[in-house]
Amino acid sequence: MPDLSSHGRSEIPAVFDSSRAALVPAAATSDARASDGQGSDGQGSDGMSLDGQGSEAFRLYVCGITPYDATHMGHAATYVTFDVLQRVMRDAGFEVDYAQNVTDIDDPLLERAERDGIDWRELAEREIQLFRDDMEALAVIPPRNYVGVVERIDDIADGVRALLDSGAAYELVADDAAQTGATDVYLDLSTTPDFGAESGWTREQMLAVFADRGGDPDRPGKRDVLDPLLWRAARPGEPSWPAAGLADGRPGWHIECTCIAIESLGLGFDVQGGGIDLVFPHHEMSAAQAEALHGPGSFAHSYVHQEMVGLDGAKMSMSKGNLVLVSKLRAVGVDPRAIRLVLLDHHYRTPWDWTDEALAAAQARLAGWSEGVARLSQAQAQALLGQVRAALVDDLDTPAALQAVDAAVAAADGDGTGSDLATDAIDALLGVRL
Ligand code: 5CA
Ligand code: ZN
Repeated sequence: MPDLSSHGRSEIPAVFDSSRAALVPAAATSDARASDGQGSDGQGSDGMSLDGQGSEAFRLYVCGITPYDATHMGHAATYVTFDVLQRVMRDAGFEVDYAQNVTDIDDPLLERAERDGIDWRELAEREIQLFRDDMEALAVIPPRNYVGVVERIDDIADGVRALLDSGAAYELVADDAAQTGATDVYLDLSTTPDFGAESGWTREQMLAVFADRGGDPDRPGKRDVLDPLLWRAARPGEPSWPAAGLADGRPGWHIECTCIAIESLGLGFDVQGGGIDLVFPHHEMSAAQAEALHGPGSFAHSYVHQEMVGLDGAKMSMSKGNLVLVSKLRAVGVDPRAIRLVLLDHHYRTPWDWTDEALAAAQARLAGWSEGVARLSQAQAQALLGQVRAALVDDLDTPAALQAVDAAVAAADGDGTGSDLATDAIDALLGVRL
């Protein structure tokens, strides 16, 4: 039984429960091509493993980018991990209902736009386009729902108002806009008894990172220092939206994912994903708010978190600026398939540092695969398909899947009759088209 969950109240994603489907490789099929993401329903119509056929869709929400800078290898690792998860689920015959947000209004975006003297909308639009181009180059199948916060302000405001009406939220006069009497809105965590269950963190652990991760523990008047901001009344010069019953303003960070996930996928979806830096406060708060709105069990059943990718020993991050950018490497002619192979060569639950040596090794690997796959026999390709599937259903063991391809091409001594099958399998499951 694969365990894709590094955190969360349920250790095994619901979709892997035997009651729903056993995600095990079926007997090798004659055609490994999974749905290509271009509107097919992914139901294994071309002879895939059919364990999930006829089941409910697998509902996946992954926290998207804050578009104020270009995609770095940490972002890329996160979205490639969930791309592999989507491919594995499609291979197993599930329809995948995949939603991802874009945090296209938030403090870091406004600060960067101010620093660079450009309109925040223009900055967001530019970086979203660059992200999409990077993802396309990396062969990431796009989510079915790709939703910007600014497209959902009304829904989010409805959620905030409902929390106020039920007594789960409270208002605080906005300090630096006091002249207007406008009020911010905070969640009252004391009304959410399950708070802490998603991360399993102690209060001390939470307090240690809250301020660094977008929280405002020092805001005077909060009932609990950890209470998260739900709605921020406009300060002078800040963008804002009118919302009945609330001050003109904009949503806080966590409530956007609460509302966008539920609106896109419905209540009680299968997996929420993102980098491991989102375990607390982001995923914890998103869930607390969902439970305050809709009751227990209304948010993600499981969580999957990508470990952090670093550079020279420090987490790669836009705020630190220690970045290796997908677009920069593409611009100097690096094959995006080699970038993808570097990412896949690391298990999602292991932290790692990007190195130029790893990229060089991936380029050599890609060349070896491209040459060797043409010599595979049908039987060798069938065996390889089974090995890649077995590796991926074992907690998305992408490094083992790559090693299976290495071994197959090293041993390839056939008549080439398995070349097409192997090429399709590597494309469908690993997203690398040879
Ligand atoms: N917009 C929010 C999520 S709602 C956000 O965290 N945006 S982000 O641009 O900062 O990060 C986008 C995704 O990349 C998140 O899932 C985040 O956890 C992940 N991520 C960021 N840095 C790294 C890193 N160094 N390694 C792995 N994943 C990372
Ligand atoms: Zn999010």
